[in-house]
Amino acid sequence: MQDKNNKPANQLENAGRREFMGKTALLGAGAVAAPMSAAMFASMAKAQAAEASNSPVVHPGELDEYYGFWSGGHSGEVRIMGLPSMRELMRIPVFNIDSATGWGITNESKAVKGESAHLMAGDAHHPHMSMQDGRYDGKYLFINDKANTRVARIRCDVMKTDKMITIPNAQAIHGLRVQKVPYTKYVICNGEFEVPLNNNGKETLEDVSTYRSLFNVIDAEKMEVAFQVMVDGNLDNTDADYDGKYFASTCYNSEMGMNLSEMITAERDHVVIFNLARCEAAVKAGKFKTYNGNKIPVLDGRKGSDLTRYIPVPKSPHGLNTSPSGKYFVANGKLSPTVSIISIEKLDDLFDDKIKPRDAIVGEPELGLGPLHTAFDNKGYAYTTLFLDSQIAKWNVEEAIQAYQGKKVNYLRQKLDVHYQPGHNHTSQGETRDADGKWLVSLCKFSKDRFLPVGPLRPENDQLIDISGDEMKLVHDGPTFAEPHDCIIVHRSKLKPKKLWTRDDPLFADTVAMAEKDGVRLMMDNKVIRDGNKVRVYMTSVAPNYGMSEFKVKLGDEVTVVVTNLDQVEDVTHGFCMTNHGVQMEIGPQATASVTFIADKPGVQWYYCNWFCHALHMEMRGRMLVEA
Ligand code: CUK
Ligand code: CUA
Repeated sequence: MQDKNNKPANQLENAGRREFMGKTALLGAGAVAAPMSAAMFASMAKAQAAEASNSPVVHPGELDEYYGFWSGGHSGEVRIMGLPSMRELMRIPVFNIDSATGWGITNESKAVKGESAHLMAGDAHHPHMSMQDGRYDGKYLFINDKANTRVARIRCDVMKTDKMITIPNAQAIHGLRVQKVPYTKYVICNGEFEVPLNNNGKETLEDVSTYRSLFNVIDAEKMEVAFQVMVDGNLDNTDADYDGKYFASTCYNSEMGMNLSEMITAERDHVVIFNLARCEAAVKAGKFKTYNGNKIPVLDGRKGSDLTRYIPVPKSPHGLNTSPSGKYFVANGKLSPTVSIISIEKLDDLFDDKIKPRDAIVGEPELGLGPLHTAFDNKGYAYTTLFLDSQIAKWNVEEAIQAYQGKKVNYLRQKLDVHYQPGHNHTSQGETRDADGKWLVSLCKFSKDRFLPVGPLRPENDQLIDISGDEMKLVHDGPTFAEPHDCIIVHRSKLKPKKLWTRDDPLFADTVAMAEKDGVRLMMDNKVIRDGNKVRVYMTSVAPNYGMSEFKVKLGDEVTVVVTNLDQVEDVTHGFCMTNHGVQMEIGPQATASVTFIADKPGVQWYYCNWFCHALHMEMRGRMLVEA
């Protein structure tokens, strides 16, 4: 809570509080006729002051004002944070395998992972929530897996991954956002790496002119690719407008270089603008091709197409962010010290060929070295991470536009040191119409000297910055494990997570159907069903007991254990671990979960509950008797 360049957080808070109390006292003296008791006055002033000072202090037992959803980078997961406390509240395993919850081990999670259930790794970058009319609707969170070209969906009522797809034709899904308006019909994401369209190894491998990157438009409800758009150059980050008309993506490799020096030769790369209505019409009219033996419509959005426009911007741009005013796309220059402001209002004219691509640029402020991502508040300010300078630049958007028109204005307000090398940053609700200008998080890639040394591998540093005043103030250093790329900050009023599972949850519907077929009533029965060398063991759990304290199988049987947690008590999660078999899982209150393994060890094999549930949790165990 303390920084070299800033006062400790509690001092900041106290300073704000004193100031506020001083003003309130003056106001009170003039405006309030009836005398107020000193105690009444003090407690009122204190409550107001805590709010007004945007205090980062969340006392024990108090709840945070915001949920943060953090990507876990190459950990493959999503993390739920509380803000402003920066406490990690939960992890949601997505593309990774998770020992605690059994994600990737249970039958239910393998069914969600589908064709990629065998993959152990992932690289999760961009978590973004579904929206209604440009505001979070609290329903889904979507996230990409750059490593394995996947997109997953998390259900925010239970905070579990419920869908996962591998995107055909493309390679390495990177930038991902959602359609904001009128609602999230589509999730949009970029195939970053260029590959031959029919990437089957039979056609040319070396002829780079046949390589393409694809822009992917996914039906958010069905979680199927609706269509893809091939482009010139590659694709990096993306965002949507607030009109439901346009998507924009950065391209850092317009050169189609295959090595570093080739990729960074051009002074300008570009932003591709996608026209949604025209793309949908082209799909309807059948103006597409298909590749790799699948049915996904692939539209041709290369230069000259009426589906896209290419706006040249300097140089190898990275982040692409829409201002919450809905007026601008901002492309972050990376190798250029500038960001490029694209006027969304001008895009109609651009698509009607009334203006040239560069005419859509209304500002190109110089901010510092290595601009990667930009976030926004509700007062017209933008906050851009400067990777190379290890700073965040606060700048005024309209003034940057005036400067571009030749007026002498200083659009730069402040540069704040962050520690160190920031990638993404994010403001509270800043990618929605509800941007509130209270908090900014800077996801710093390096922490160097900020924490106790923990060996050659260091944590990253997620820093919390108070942006409610004129000046940005650093209030918290938060070490995190590899590697949050991006995050969103959602007001708690937007989310209503369930406290217990409901029995009709689709996440375990297949298991319920299997039990029905076996004539097992999951909420009552404890039963072993033998089906050749397949054995299904159905048991209940109520703290501190499994419904079955022993069952018998034969060596080599394929055993499926199905546990239904009858506890209706909040927070009483049970586990199931079969000792020496590498399987364990979580069974939440009122949930059913199952796991399948081979009984490949003879003799007595104990199973036990590994989620601490009761004073007699240690006694919550039973025996699998394996006959040789
Ligand atoms: S990317 Cu990692 S810092 Cu994947 Cu959004 Cu920019
Ligand atoms: Cu059930 Cu521990």
